[in-house]
Amino acid sequence: MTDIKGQLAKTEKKVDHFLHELLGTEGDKICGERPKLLYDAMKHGSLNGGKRFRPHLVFETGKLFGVSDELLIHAACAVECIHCYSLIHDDLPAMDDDDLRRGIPTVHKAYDEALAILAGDGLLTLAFDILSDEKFSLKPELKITLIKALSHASGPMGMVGGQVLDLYPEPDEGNLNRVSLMQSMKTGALIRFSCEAGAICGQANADDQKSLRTYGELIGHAFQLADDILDVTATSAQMGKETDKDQDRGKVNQVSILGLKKAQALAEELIQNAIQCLTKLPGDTTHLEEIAYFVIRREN
Ligand code: GRG
Repeated sequence: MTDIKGQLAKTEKKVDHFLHELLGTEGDKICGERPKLLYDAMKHGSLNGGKRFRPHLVFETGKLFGVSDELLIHAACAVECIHCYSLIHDDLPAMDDDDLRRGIPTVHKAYDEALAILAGDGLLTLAFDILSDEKFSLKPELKITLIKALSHASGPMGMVGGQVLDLYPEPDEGNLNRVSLMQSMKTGALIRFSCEAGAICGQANADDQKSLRTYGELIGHAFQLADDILDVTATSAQMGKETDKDQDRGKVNQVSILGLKKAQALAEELIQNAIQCLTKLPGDTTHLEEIAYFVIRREN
């Protein structure tokens, strides 16, 4: 059995190195304190000990098709920038209103709200700068495929759309299908993209791309379910953020609809289905199987 936490720590090193180079040197090039302030806020919201789960998926799926880490780092960091922007904006008073993220003050607490909005905007646009950069030596048509897939996953039909469904629930908000759709857009879409990205970079055939897409969808759903389960079973110290928030606000999620036991059973079923998707893929898929288990066994 692989040490997933150790593997994630290696991914964190690669991602942090790339982002440090980008945010450090770009920030340093700019004269004056104000733009530097923006870069500092962007660093606060991105170089702060996240699990780097999405970049890890990019590396592991790309590896199946023999793609090097040097090539995959661009897609890996682009998706992490989008993820970090979403967390910064989600923590704002107008959204989830959180003071803590990854165990440290949220960006609007450490700086202010305007800078947190702008730091999120900065990371969002940086993601597409990274993918379109000439130093990213992927074929131009594959870069466009990646850009299209990431914009779809993060935009109105993906994460942003899911956030709107979450913030403005309809009267049938207790409907499990609707909650699942909201979560597959809000949380699942970026996880699915992370699995697709390795296949796109590796020029995988259509069947393999589809298998990884479905694997990504299933583990994305399980990831959110695990998050809802941890929200009621884990401590704030363990999660590095406030817990029990959905319950406190009377918000409906899969655990409140299904109950803890059924939610845990559904998470297990999703993971078994995800593992089934790996059977026909090339290369050694053991690690992707272990990642699937990690999704529902993680402690934060
Ligand atoms: C503001 C446009 C916009 C979208 C926000 C993703 C999201 C949508 C909000 C985050 C709220 C949240 C806690 C969702 C649950 C699942 C999730 C995305 C958890 C955080 O991901 P991890 O566990 O976090 O990978 P780290 O910090 O390890 O990167």
